[in-house]
Formats: sequence, structure tokens, C-alpha cells
Amino acid sequence: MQTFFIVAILALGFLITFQIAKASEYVAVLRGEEQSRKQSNKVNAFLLLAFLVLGLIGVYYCNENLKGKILGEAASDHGVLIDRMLYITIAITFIVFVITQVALFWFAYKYQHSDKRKAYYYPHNNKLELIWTVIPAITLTVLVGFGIFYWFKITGDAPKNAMQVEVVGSQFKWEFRYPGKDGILGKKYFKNITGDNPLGQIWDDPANQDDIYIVGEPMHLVVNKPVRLVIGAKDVIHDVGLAHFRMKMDAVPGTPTTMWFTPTKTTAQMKKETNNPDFVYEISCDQMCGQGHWSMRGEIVVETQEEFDVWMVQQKPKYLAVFPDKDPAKPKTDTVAKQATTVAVAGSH
Ligand SMILES: [Cu+2]
Repeated sequence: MQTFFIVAILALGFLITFQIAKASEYVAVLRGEEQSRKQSNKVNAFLLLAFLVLGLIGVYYCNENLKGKILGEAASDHGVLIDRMLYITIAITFIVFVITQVALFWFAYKYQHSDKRKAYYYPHNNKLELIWTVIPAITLTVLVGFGIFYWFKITGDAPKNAMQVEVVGSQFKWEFRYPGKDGILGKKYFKNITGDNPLGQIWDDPANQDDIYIVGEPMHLVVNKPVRLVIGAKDVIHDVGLAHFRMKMDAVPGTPTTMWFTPTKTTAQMKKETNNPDFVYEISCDQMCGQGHWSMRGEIVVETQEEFDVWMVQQKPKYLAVFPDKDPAKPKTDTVAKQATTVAVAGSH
């Protein structure tokens, strides 16, 4: 019995010693963790500050590098307004961006965890809420107000001397139509669309008989002359994107949309300005419209009135291509020949 107690005491003693050793080992580990936590806390706070500085340098660098290199100056009157609006928006949001980012990262650094400080509980302040709601609301209202003003201007009535061009998108090309001498685009009906009549023009409408149809060739516009685009689509939604003019409008099947602008630089001027002899004004499709979306590219030539007139004289109304007999310029050989055969046939009887 005595031996049992001695063994038991020894075993308990061993167990207690073992547990104390283990506990102090845990304490040591915990102390180390606390140490390393404090260490990484400092490193993280410093990294946040470094991220802020590098990020701001990156923003500045990108801006300096790309300034004026992407598209150059706007080539239309409305484009200048759109650019100005964009610059004002960027200036305001940039100031807010810098203030909020500096405050965010600087506070994260300055108020990193410290044993000497305790977080201050500050859940609500009506005045602050009011300030940071009302000021952005007023600012955004002014910015959006500008946008709506320009939007109404661009989609509203064009000046009386404006020329009109119809732009029709389909998978995956652009087709153009000029109203001809009468200045009126003839009526269309989608069920009339055939290989011979790609826009579905109603030939009985006299306004259609002088309309010029263009496909696979550039649209021609006159410099400093307002142009009103009448935009449509034949299958899905496309979008007439005119990056150089800073214009853009959806092309919706069944719902014509319009916008007008005045090109202010000829293609020749742009070639000089951009130092690029191959410069062309492009129409991009700005709406994902299917597999060939990427290839849906059109071109625009901006030229002087004289050059435009020379080009226009060479164009022939689609109507005359479909009904060659109606062409006044065409010698009536067919009719004469037919009459001759009729006479010959009549004579043989
Ligand atoms: Cu498209």
C-alpha cells in the first residue's frame, strides 16, 4: 500500500511538472505570437502607406503617358462640349479621389493598433451625414444636368441647313442612304427588304426615287456643315460609335434614333494633324451584336463642299439601278430595240 502511494505521488509529481512545463511553453509561444503580431501590424501599416504613394504615382504616370495620345482633339462641335464636360467631371472626381484615398490610407497607418490607445466609440453624427450626402448630391445634379442639356441638344432638332444621312446597322455591316435632291428620305417597309432592296424602300414613294444607297464604301460628309444621322438596325441592336466626333447612338430595329453634329476637320486636315497619312474617321459598332461584332467597321470621309459635290454627282439612285428603264440619262436603246422587233414582227405578218 505504501509503495502504491509513493508511486502515485511520484506519478502525480511527474504529471504536474510535465503540465507546468507545457504551460510555460505555451505562454512562451503566445508571447512570441503577440510579438510577431505586433511586428506584422507595423509592416502592414507601412505597406498601406507605400501602396498609397505608389498608387498615386501610378495614376500620375498613366495620365502623363496617355495624355492626348489616344484620339486627339475632338473633330466636331459637340465633341468639344463633350470633352469639356468629361474634363470637368474628371477634375472634380479626381480631387475627391485624392482626398478620400489619402485619408483612407493615412488613417489606416496613423491609427494602427497600439496598446496605448483604445478605440473611441462614435456611432453617429447627423450633421456629418447631412454634409456628405448633400454636397455630392448637388455636385452630381450639376454634372448630370450638363449631360442632359447636351443630350437634348445632340438628339434635338438639327439646324435648318443640316444634311441628312441614314445609317442602318445589320450583322455585320453599315449601310448609308442620302435623301437625294428633294432632301427627303423615302419611306421604308421592312417586309420590302430583298437583295435588290436592302433597306426595304417603298418604290411608290416618289421621295425614294432619288435616294442614294451606299454600302461597302465610306459615308461622305461636308466639313463645317451640320449633319443629322437617322439611325436604324435590321436585326439586333447595334450602336453607331463615332469616337473622333465623340458621338454615339444606339441603332435599334424598328425604332429610329437620331443625333446631329458638325464635323470641324476634314479627313485631309486630320491626316496632317495626326501625322498619319492613313488616317480615316471610323464608325465602330459600340454594342456587342454577335460573332462578327469586332469587324463591324465603317468609314467616313469629311471633305469640302466642292469635293462632296463631285462625289455626289457620281452616285446613282438605287431606284434607277432597280428600274433601269426609268433612267432619263440612259439611251432608250432597249425600248427602241423592242419597238423595232415589234415592228419587224408586225411586218412579218
Ligand atoms: Cu453591331
